[in-house]
Amino acid sequence: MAKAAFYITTPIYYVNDIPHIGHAYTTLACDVIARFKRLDGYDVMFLTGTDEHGQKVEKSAAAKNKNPQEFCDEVSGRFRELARFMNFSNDDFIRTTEQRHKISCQALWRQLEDSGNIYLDKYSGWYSVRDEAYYAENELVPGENGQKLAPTGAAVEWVEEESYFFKLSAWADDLLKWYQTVPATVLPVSRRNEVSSFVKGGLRDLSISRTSFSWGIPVPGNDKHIMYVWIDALANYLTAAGYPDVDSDRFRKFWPADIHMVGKDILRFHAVYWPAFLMAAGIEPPKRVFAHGWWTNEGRKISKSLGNVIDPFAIVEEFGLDQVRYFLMREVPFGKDGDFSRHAMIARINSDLANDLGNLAQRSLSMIFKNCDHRIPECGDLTPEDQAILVKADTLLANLRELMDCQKINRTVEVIWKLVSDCNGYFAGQAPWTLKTSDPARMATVLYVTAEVVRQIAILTSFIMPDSAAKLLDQLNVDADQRGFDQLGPVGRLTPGTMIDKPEGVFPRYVEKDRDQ
Ligand code: ME8
Repeated sequence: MAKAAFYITTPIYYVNDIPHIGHAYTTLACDVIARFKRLDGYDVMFLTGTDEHGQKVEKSAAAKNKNPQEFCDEVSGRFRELARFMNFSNDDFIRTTEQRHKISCQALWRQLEDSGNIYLDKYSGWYSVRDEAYYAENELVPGENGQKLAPTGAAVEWVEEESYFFKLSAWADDLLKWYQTVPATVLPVSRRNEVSSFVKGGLRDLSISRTSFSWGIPVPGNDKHIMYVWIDALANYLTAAGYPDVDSDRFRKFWPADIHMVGKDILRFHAVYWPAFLMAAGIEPPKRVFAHGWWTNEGRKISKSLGNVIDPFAIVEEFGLDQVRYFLMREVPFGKDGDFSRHAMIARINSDLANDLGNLAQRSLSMIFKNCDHRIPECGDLTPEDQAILVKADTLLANLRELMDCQKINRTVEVIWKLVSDCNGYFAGQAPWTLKTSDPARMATVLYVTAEVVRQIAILTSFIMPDSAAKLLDQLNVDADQRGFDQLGPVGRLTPGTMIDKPEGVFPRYVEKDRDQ
């Protein structure tokens, strides 16, 4: 039977800046979801990439005395490096300066034009290059010296030029209907309410071309105009799915996208403009847009001017890759804002990873290695306690699926850690070390049951911490093709007599070094 398809995307990141923890966070969340789905038997397409056009990038390149393409190649390379470094399993990396994307964008434009959704007029109003967004007078806030600022705090400039417009105002009813679709098209619910009241407040047509700079995709048939960078950027999701070849297997299989994952800053572009563009072009809108929260650093907003930008490369070097992956996914309810603190990171590493999971695996597997001739022991008759812990492991997946289907990633991790904690309780309660001479057969059974639950925990944590989980499964000698969710429960039970490798600690404790030395 053909596998069900699943298509997930990250925002494509601007190349005006090098990657920071916020970018790593969004892509990590998508990686975790993509891996979960693959383990669960789906044919997944996971897309990330870079957004390389527009005035902001053009200005950043000029500030560095580089031509825009050369500048884009360099910074885009850093984002690809980050993906490798953080073990992201993206299947494609799109750059908006690629030819496939130019073709796709221009095709989308034509489709919007042919369907009567684009007209030529004159734009006069406020524009923020930093946000690459237009603002109405009543949205602006006062800055220092009476200067007007965008609601995001970005500088705005007055723009007056000929421009193409998209008839956004015609799509309000369809958007409001789309927000009511079940399963939810916009999550969290608070974000859906936000866009829905924005739409109810009245939509103005959107200026979608500029004539005052050149770094972008020309409007087909009028190359004095460059497409508004957000049309260009959003269309990347279609390009990677094979658009404009809508009859291709790829497009039919993967479109509409299952999840566009974004930060809350770019919700409006994804949950208002994008579905409107698509509906207007006669293309199905995505199944879901999820907007996650914002990270601060030790309680403060992360910004270049405050000099507190967190470099993902540096924290992974210091704390370890899977440790950082675990922390980011566990620490904050997904969708809410979160605070990055060293203290919280170290607490998670030492308590959840080193103590709870690390010790459980190390103690049980070392006992097997020493006392059971390096082999998975025989499992005797099961007591109610043995059965209870096995049933918990065997039946957890249904619960996790439900949580992951609404992107409750941190709840998912918590539920897995409840199993870790229950298994620790079981191991401590059965105290197999007291049975070595008094009842070696019972000791063997307790160790078998514990190792079997550790096997399932390793599979269940592999979408969060792929390397560490693989080490645990290697130690248990579980075949590489027996590490999917279809191996959870009784089907994948460890085979008594299987040799195991000498266990080595997978989650070291973090010891704070004297940072002055
Ligand atoms: O907006 N906390 O690109 P961008 C959490 N090119 N996430 C954060 C974050 C933080 N402090 N800072 C950034 C763009 N992010 C456009 C997108 S998509 C068609 C075009 C993450 O480089 C978050 O996902 O400014 C946010 O939405 C994204 O980076 C913005 O990246």
